[in-house]
Amino acid sequence: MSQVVATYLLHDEKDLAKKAEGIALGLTVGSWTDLPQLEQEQLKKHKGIVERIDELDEDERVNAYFGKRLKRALVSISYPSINFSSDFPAILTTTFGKLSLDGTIKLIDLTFSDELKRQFPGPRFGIDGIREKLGVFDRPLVMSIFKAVIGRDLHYMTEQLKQQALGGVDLVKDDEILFDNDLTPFEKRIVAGKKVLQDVYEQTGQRTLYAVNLTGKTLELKEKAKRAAELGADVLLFNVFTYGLDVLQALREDDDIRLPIMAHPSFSGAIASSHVYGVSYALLLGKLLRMAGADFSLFPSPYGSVALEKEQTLAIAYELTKEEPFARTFPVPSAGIHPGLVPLLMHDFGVDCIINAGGGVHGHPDGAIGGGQAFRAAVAAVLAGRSLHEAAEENEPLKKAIALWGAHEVKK
Ligand code: 1AE
Repeated sequence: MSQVVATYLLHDEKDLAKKAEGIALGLTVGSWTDLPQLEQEQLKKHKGIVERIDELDEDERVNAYFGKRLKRALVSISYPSINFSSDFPAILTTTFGKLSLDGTIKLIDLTFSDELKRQFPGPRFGIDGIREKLGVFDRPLVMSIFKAVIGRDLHYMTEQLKQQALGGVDLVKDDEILFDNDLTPFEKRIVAGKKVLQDVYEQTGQRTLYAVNLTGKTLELKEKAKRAAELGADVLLFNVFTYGLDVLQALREDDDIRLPIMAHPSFSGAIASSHVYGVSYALLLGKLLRMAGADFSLFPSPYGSVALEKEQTLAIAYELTKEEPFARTFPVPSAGIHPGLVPLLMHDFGVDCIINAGGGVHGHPDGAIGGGQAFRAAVAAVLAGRSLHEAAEENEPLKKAIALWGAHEVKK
């Protein structure tokens, strides 16, 4: 049967089985036992069903947060597809619409039947398509981020872009807080960026893609994205959680756009950071972004300035890359990353990830060129099975980076 199964973490003082049954009914047919037999028969195919209840130990953090002792359980409820249209707004409203307001329930996972999965596009390019564009197949990619470009003109931006590309990074993304503005308008950024990157390619053979921030009002986005495609943009950066997953999906599905989409996690912390309510990071930044069509998913790594728990980051990456009828989405562990963290990141996320840094590139003593070179040297060292200290003896930019930020080797 076509359905979605939602798994929730429930907290309550009272009977959790009763609460689960109340959710299954409340989000589908409403009251049940009071209905005459005939109506029960007619409505049966619409009824939510409690599939499983796994009781958990109490969590002292949760008890302290609420100031009382609460029981906990993981509860799975199936919702028949006949109740909703095959789109994220309908599915999320069914499984966690009004229910999200409860404040003591966390949506951990959604499991989609194969029939329902077929209604979603997944990434247009995915890991393999992005690697094809760059001609890089055997190492993690390195990405850097424009920094301090608000209030700066196009000349400043293109010079910053050139420095980053000369450092050997594979991608450069706009800062997510750079919106359309008079000094560096969207279309001019694309055209000027393209020229600079082509020049660097002709000089050095280094191919770098530029992810331009697609911003503005929702109903204007498609036209803007189409224009970006016409102008030859490489990648669209997109603040998906301030717009919605369905907007991402609409951009992905439009054949006049056909550009890779890089999903930025801004605003997702408002939805996912609580252990008690909201949506799990693995579902939001992993499974749902991939189904909606993101080619890249950025998320805080376990190590930098803004960090997620390691299990959460591994769960995100697993959802982005596990066997599914969708292309794989690139995991992009980010935030406060410097070259000394590369061994840990490659240990956790393997070769199919993107190492992304802003401050860790621009803050290098030799500027963005040195920063990019240090990252590339760190990646090469790990692939060769060498320690960063050993590799730094032959690589000045890496030596300077680890003198500044330190080196974190994987403990055997
Ligand atoms: C999780 C997103 C990271 C991001 O977009 C960003 O700008 C990071 O900057 P740094 O590397 O922390 O300076």
